[in-house]
Amino acid sequence: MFNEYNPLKKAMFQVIDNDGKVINKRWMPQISDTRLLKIYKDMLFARVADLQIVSYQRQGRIFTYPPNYGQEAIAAAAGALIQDNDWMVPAFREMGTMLAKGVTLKELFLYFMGYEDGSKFENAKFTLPISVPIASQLLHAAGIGYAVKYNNEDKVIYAFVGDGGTSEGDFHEAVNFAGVWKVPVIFIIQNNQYGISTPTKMQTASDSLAIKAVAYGVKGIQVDGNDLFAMYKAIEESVKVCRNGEGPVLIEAVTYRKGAHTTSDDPTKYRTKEEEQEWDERDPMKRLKSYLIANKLWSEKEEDKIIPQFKEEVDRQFIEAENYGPYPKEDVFKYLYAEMPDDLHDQERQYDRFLQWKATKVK
Ligand SMILES: Cc1ncc(C[n+]2csc(CCOP(=O)(O)OP(=O)(O)O)c2C)c(N)n1
Ligand SMILES: [Mg+2]
Repeated sequence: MFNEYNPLKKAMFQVIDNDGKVINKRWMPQISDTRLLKIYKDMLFARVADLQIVSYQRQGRIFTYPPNYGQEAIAAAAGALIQDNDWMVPAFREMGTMLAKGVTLKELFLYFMGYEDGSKFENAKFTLPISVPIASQLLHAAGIGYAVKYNNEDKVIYAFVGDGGTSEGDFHEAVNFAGVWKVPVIFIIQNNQYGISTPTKMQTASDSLAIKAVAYGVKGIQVDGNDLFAMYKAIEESVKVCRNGEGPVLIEAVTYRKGAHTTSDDPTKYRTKEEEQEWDERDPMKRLKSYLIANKLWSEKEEDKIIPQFKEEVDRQFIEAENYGPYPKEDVFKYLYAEMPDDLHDQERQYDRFLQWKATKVK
C-alpha cells in the first residue's frame, strides 16, 4: 500500500465514493457487519455529543470548545483499531478515539469546564491529556515511541496533529527523530483545511502534507479522511509497519472542519457557503450511512430511534459534570511539578491574599 500510494505519486487513497459505493475493492478492509455497525454508532454518538456540547456552550454552561463536526471518521477509525495498551497522544479534536480508549464524556466535559480532574481519565490507560500548545504533543509521542522500542514493548503510539501543526518546529523534530530511531508512532495529521482562519495552502508550499514523509525517510500516505474504510485500512496497515519495527508512518487525513474552529470563532468571515456545501457532499457520516443502508445494515428508522437515546446519555454525563462541585484552588498550582517549588508557593499565597481582598470588596 505504501508503495502504491507513495506521496510522490500524488494520489489520495480512497475506498468509497461520496455515495458510499466501493470504488477500490482491492483495499477494502475486512470488517464484520457487527463491528462496522458498532463503528458507525460510535461515530454517531460522537457527532450527537459534539453538536450538543456547542449548544451547552451557547447556554453559557461550558467554556470554549473545538468542534469535531465533519472529522468523525478519522477518530472513529483510530478508535476502532487502537488497543488498550497502545498509547493515545491527542491534540484536541479527536473525541472518538478518546472515547474508544475509555475516556468518558463526563471527563471531557470537566476538562472544558476547566477542572484538572478532566485530564485524569480513570478508565483509559496510556492516554495523554488533551494538548492545546500546537504540535508539542508530537515530541512526547516520539519520546514514548523511543521508550516503547527500548523496552521491547509491543505497543503502537497514535499521535494526532492538525494541518496548522505541521508548520511548527515540534512537528519536524518529532517526525525526524521518530524516523531516525524507527519508533512505532503513527502520526495522523487531520488536514481539516484550516488552522483557525489560515487555509492549508498558506501553511506549506509542499504538494501535500503527506509528502513531508519522504524528506524524513518514513512511510507516508494521503488518505480521504472522510472515508471510514480508507482511514481504517490505512491505519491497519500502519499498525503492521509499526509492529514490524519499520515505523513510524505519517498519515495525512484529508477532511473538512464543518464547524467553527472553536465556539469563539466565526468562519463566515473567511470561507464561503459554496465551499461548505461542496464539502457537505463528502460528509463522512453520510457516506458511511449510505453504504450501510445500501447493504441493509442500517435504516433511517433505526437512526431516528437511537439519536434521542444518545442525547439522553450525553445530557446525563453533562449534568454529572455540572454538579461536580467547586474547583479546588490548589489544582491551579499543584500539577506543573511533582513537588511545588518556592515561587509557586509564593504565588499561591499571593492568590490567597487576593481572594481575601476580593471577599472584603464584595461585601
Ligand atoms: C504553540 C501554539 N501556537 C498558537 C496557538 C493558538 N492556536 C490554537 S489552535 C490553532 C490552530 C491549529 O490549527 P490546526 O493545527 O490545523 O488544528 P485544527 O484547529 O484545525 O484542528 C492555533 C494557532 C496554540 N494553541 N499553540
Ligand atoms: Mg486544521
